[in-house]
Amino acid sequence: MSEASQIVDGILAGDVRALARGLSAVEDGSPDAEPILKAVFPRAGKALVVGVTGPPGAGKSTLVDRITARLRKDGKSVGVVAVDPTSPFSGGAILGDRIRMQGHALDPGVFIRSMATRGHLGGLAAATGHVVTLLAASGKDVVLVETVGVGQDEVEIAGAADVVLVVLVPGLGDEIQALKAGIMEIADVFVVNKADREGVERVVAEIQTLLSLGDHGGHLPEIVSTVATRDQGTAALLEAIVSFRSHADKSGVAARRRLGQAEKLFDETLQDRLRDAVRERALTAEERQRTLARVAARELDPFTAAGEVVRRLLP
Ligand SMILES: Nc1nc2c(ncn2[C@@H]2O[C@H](COP(=O)(O)OP(=O)(O)OP(=O)(O)O)[C@@H](O)[C@H]2O)c(=O)[nH]1
Ligand SMILES: [Mg+2]
Repeated sequence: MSEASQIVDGILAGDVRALARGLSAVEDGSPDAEPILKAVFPRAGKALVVGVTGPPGAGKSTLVDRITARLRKDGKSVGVVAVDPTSPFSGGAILGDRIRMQGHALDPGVFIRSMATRGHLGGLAAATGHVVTLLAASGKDVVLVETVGVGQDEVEIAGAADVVLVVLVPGLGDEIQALKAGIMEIADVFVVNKADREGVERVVAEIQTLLSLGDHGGHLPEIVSTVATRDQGTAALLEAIVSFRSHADKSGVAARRRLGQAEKLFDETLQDRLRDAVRERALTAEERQRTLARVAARELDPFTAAGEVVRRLLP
């Protein structure tokens, strides 16, 4: 049996070492990655994927830790992916601190993976998607994906979840306005964490104002206040997640979202493949350089140049 198929069998059987090896293959962009991902793909659709995003220090990791504890009490297995697009560090103390999952380190029902660096094959969002696929295929009931910040990567990563939690805190003030553009739109549930601080009502009111301006497909996102450090409000948060999930299933929102994700996955993969095919079959690196030089010199227009390459590939 090939190494890849051994890893696949192990992952599908819930073996933790096989899972770790599969994740490394995917993260390193090893040649085994694709056969592994292909083989587990049909078995990766059962987990509930929850995206947790928001500004740095909002308490996302503390919340993820509390949610994990509650899910474990209910007998559910949990995968956690902590994505930190801004951090130049990989692993080590800083990430350990960011994740705050020490309490679950020895629990075999919890698997934690951190992704700290950019430069993954196909981009960070794609790499995160692959990690989620492997965790789901290994039988995790719930996969929690934590992302820091409000950039394009984060919106993309969180947007690929079944349920998206946007975590805010009192005292953000103008930051809420800045968040509005990207992250607010993808929120299924708002969490106002650090509710032990002043100003909770104000944040809630600001979110309500923002929500009143938007269109939410007939389902206004719930706003749940929490004090993650004291495990307050986390039961209500879990209920809000479940309630959104059942609404999404009934209303067709979930099906539409899955279709949207499939479209993205397919289109991105197709683009990758076409780019590879162009490189391998239609245009050598030298030809490419020559073409670029001619376009730069305006001897050749880019439409004619690209059209010529496509004709070579698809006669
Ligand atoms: N007062 C208060 N502090 C909290 C609460 N939740 C988390 N904290 C604290 O806030 C700090 C940041 O918490 P994290 O859970 O690491 O926040 P995070 O959003 O994961 O942070 P990054 O991953 O670095 O963006 C820690 O010192 C927590 O103990 C809360 O509800 N109230
Ligand atoms: Mg964190």
